[in-house]
Amino acid sequence: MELDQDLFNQMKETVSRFVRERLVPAEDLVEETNEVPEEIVQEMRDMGLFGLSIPAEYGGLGLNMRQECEIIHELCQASLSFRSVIGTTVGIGSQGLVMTGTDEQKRGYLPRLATGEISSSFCLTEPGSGSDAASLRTTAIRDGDDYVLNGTKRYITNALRAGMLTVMARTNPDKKGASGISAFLVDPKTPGITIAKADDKMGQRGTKTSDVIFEDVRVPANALLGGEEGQGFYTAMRVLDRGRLHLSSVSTGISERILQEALTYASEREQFGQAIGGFQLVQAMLADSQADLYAGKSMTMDAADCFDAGDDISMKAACCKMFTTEAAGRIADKAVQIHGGAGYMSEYKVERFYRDVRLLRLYEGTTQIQQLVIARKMLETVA
Ligand code: COS
Repeated sequence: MELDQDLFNQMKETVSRFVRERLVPAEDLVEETNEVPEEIVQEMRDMGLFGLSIPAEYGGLGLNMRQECEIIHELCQASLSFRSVIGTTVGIGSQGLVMTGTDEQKRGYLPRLATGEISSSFCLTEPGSGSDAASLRTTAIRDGDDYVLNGTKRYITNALRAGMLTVMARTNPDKKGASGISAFLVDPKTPGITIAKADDKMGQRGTKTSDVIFEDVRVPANALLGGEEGQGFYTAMRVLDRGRLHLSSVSTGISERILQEALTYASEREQFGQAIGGFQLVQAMLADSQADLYAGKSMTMDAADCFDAGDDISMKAACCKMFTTEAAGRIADKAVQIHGGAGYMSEYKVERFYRDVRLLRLYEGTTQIQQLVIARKMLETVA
């Protein structure tokens, strides 16, 4: 599944122009208002951005993983809040459905997701269950032809915008671990669902996360993803493996932008009678950042190719997520340092980006979870 290379190249160029001409100029407005303007969301729909990863037979563009990573890298050279509008629909919100949904489920949701008519969210995290995802407590108990959902999901990106929720819940409360968990496709308008107000966050203004509360929510049995109980955790893990590649390209995209800001500043700002970029200690910071960026892009593209070849990419995706998000933190920190006192001021973009990229090391698995996944996979080879 991939888009013809010529069409893809055109798409990439269009996204790059959209970033320069529409998104970067709108960054300050998003920061001020904490909203992505509706006309920009509509332009994203018109460009097909919501359907990047949805198969062409369901109305999407059907990009392969490398192509998706390349587009996301381009898009993320503007404030991350723009990517977040499409992020859950392209990534974790829809991919469980793409990977394991029945044909009826796919036909029911994917065409509307592909056009951006509706968005999707991935409901895994709970107040008591973050890194330890298998301990989740939301229940979905079979009652006649329905399931009844109860529980609370936390920090759910785009829940306020969603028309479809992929919800992980325990269908068998007697089974404590992964195998008692199932996934459901749920319309957020179903009676009993409350989407709480948006959370206040450190950065990424314009992105929306909120609690989703389920109180005796009755969904039909055909809302069970793939029609099979007990598969929800495994599906969530596969979705997260893939999502970690997507997030790696988010990290390399914003890193490239931040480094460009630092480079421009270093070439313009003069001290001691010359541009500070002429000083070797500043050059060292630029060079370290460039090497981090190059390494991150290379490993992400390599892992994306492995995904497209059908390989198990759990370990590589965790390596990419860990490296690129940590690198984004280093690059943003050095960019602030290169800006000196100006780097601490909100009028310069690096102050904002520094806060924005902090999230990358936390969501879709903290750095410590990536380390755990990598080391476990390594140890499997010698067991
Ligand atoms: N793909 C498919 N199956 C997987 C898998 C993967 N990548 N990773 C684990 N599994 C399977 C295991 O094979 C195991 O199967 P069995 O039940 O048949 O034994 C099962 O899932 C449980 O795996 P494991 O024992 O490794 O689970 P743990 O509870 O020890 O933890 C981690 C697994 C920590 C890796 C998982 O909970 C995790 O990724 N946590 C972070 C969650 C996260 O990213 N949250 C962000 C929220 S979404 S923004």
